[in-house]
Amino acid sequence: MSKTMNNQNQMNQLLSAIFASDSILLFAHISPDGDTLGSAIALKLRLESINKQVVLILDGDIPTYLDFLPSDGIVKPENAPDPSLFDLAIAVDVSCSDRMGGGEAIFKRTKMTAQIDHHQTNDGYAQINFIDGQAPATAVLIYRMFMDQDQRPTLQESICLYTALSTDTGNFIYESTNAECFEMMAMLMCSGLPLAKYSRILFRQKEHAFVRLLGKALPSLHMFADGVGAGLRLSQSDMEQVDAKAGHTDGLIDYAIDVTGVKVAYFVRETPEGRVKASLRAIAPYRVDEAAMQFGGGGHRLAAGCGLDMTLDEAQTAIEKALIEAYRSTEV
Ligand SMILES: [Mn+2]
Repeated sequence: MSKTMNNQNQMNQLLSAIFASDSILLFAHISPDGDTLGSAIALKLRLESINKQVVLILDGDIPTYLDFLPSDGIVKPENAPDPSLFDLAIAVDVSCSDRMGGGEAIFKRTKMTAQIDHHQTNDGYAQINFIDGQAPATAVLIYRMFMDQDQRPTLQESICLYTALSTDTGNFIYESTNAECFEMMAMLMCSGLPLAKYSRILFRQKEHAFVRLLGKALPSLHMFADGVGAGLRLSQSDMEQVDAKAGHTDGLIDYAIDVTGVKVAYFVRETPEGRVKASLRAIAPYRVDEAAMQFGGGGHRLAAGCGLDMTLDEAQTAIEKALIEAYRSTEV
C-alpha cells in the first residue's frame, strides 16, 4: 500500500511541477525503443494541448519500424534550445541519467528536473522521481497521469501509448503484463485506436533485409545439450550478402528460443571489426544474465548479451559451454 501511496505522491509532485511550468524539455533514451518514444511523444502532445511549450530531445534516430510516430518538435542534443530558458526537464523511460546520451548535460542544466520511469534499477537521479518498478511500461505511468486528470487520450496519443505499451510487453506476452495493461487498452480502443493497422506494423511486418537474413540464419540452427539448447549464427559475409544492418538481426534469436523443448538459446554474429556479438535468451526459471557476465556483458535474467574477442567458431563453443552450465546449475 505504501508503494501505491508513494507513487501517488510522486505523480502529484510531477503534475504540480508541470502546471507551474510554461516551457518543458522532454528527454528520451539512446537506442530509442517504442516505450521511450511513444510515452514521450504522447506526453508532449498532451502538454502542448494545455499550451505548454515543449521540445523533445533525442540523442539518436527514430528507428524505421517506428517512423509512423509523430516526430514534429524532436531535436538532437546539438540542436537543443538553451535549457536555462526552460522551467522543467522530464526524462521519460530513462533508467539512468547517462542513457540520455548527449541530452544528459542539457537535462542537468534545466531549473527543475523530473523523470517518469519503470526500471527497477533506477536510482532516482531527478529532483522529482515518478517511478514504479512494477509497471510493465513507462506508458502505464503516462496513462495514470491521463486518468488522474480525467483525460481520455486523442487518437494520436492513443497510437503513441499503444506503441509504447505493446512493445515493452512483447505484444502483451511478457510476465510483466497485468490487468492494468488491458484497462489501459480498453481506454485506447475507446479513443479510436486502429489496433489491427498498428499491430500489423509493429509485430507482423518485417523489413526485406530481415527476411533474407532469416533465410541465412535458419540453416545454422544448432541444437545442443539434448535439445534444451539451440543457437543460430551469422558471419559478416552473410550480413553483407543481404546488405543487412546490425538492427536487422533483432528478433532472429526468437527462432532458437522458440523451438519446442529449448530452455536456453543464443545468437552469435561477426561484427565488421572482427569481434563477435552474442545475444542470449532463457525461459524461466533458467537464466542467462550470469552467463553473459562471464564474458563482460550483462542484461536481464531472461535476455542478456555480450561481446567476445574470438572467432565465430570459438565464440559458439564458449557460449554453448556457458549456457549448458547455466542450465545445469538451475534448480527446478
Ligand atoms: Mn520501458
